[in-house]
Amino acid sequence: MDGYVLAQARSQCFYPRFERKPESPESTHYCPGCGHGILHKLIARVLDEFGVQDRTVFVSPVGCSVFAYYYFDLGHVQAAHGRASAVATAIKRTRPDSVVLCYQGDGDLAAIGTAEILHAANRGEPFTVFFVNNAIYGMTGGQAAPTTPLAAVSTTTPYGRSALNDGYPLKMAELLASLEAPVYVERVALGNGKQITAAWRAIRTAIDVQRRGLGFSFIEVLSPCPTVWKLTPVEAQKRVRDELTKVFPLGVKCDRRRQTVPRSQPPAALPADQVEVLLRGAEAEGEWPHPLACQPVDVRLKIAGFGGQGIQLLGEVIAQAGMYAGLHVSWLPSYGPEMRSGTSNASVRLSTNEVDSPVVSRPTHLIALNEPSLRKFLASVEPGGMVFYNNESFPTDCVRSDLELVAVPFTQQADRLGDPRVANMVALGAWLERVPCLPDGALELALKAHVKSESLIALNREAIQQGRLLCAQRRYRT
Ligand SMILES: Cc1ncc(C[n+]2csc(CCOP(=O)(O)OP(=O)(O)O)c2C)c(N)n1
Ligand code: SF4
Repeated sequence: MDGYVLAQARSQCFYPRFERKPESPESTHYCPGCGHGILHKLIARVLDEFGVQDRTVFVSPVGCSVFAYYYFDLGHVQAAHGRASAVATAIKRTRPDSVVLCYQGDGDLAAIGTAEILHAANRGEPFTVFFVNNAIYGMTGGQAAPTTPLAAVSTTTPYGRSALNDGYPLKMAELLASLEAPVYVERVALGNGKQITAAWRAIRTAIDVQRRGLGFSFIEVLSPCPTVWKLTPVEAQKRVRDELTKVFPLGVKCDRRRQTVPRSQPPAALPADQVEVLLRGAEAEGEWPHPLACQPVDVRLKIAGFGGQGIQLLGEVIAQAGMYAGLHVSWLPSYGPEMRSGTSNASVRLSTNEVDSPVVSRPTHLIALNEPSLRKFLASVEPGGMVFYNNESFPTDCVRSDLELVAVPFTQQADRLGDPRVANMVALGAWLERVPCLPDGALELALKAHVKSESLIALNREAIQQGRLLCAQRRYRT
């Protein structure tokens, strides 16, 4: 290819063998002359230089680069079509120390994913986006992209793109640079050696912006797609140089590095030293590990009822307490569109091992706060599991002999305490009485993280205690 020599040893950021096609472990699935391969090398080279391989997470899109995880030896998440910048947002927010690289094609980013990228940029999410603009949908065989030039023929614009019918080519770099939050936006090209060297510099700058905690950086890369363009690799590079750069002018579109101060890390829900002290205190008092919880923890809990019963709060409190106790946790809410009275359920996992999926389809424990939820989820409970039901007893036609069934009127007890809203905490107490997998210190911290007023915290504590007592007294087994 024209003037392009990247004379260097293989990057450490690439796997020694590419298992995508085991019969040819040296080659990628990209077509000869494709810009994706060149860009991969440039990114890998910068990561090598910055020494950030171990903390880099690569978010790949749906498009020709969907298989990037076969090549880069980095953390990986493969996002649904168009959603890479939303996924990158979540990763960066949960792991602010990581270097998050979001890699998207023009169909992915500028068509189905327009909303995600626009809002991520507008929020100034502090990750780096590589936008591969090859002016076409490569993977699906040549449909027009939002970036297809006017008059260009594609399978969906057989007579050439017309502004009246199809709109104008979207200039994403300029669009995002017009927002206030992005720190660095540049458009580069892979049309010859000189352009490729400039692209490498831009990539370096963009990743450095992230490394320094400055904010959002975005590099648009005009990239050859010889196969769909039906050109040779050399002709495709020429088209990038002569044609695409006229539609999409190269250069820095915004550079706010000087006026931007590094972001501070987001505050933890509770300061880490407080968490330490409380958990150590719990240990010292001999309450952790609880004698019943000496075995490895693997709880798959489903909490179900109607909106307004505090189902999601309960799920969050349990998951957060588990987190403070050093367990692996997940909390997955599911509810209807109504604020109140619709169905609501939460899936919570607590485990001494890593959680593979937040979905709980076979719960080990079910807390059912109303009868429809009991009827809906009873059959799904794992044999040998436990069910906690908000009533004096179970409906006679809704029982199972292979489960432990515990009926406690949570709401009635909450009413006695003067606030029906704490029925969820009564349920928590009942559950903890039988499943003592959380130390009191961790629970207390989680309560404080979610309930703001002291008087409400005290009421919640009392409700938990009442739930424990009631459960200790009433135990039913079919
Ligand atoms: C929800 C959804 N809609 C459509 C598709 C089909 N699809 C796969 S890749 C793609 C476009 C890819 O083009 P681009 O993002 O430009 O990447 P390239 O392949 O050119 O690198 C589409 C529409 C899909 N996989 N998922
Ligand atoms: S179709 Fe185009 S974008 Fe996809 S791998 Fe081939 S050259 Fe690259």
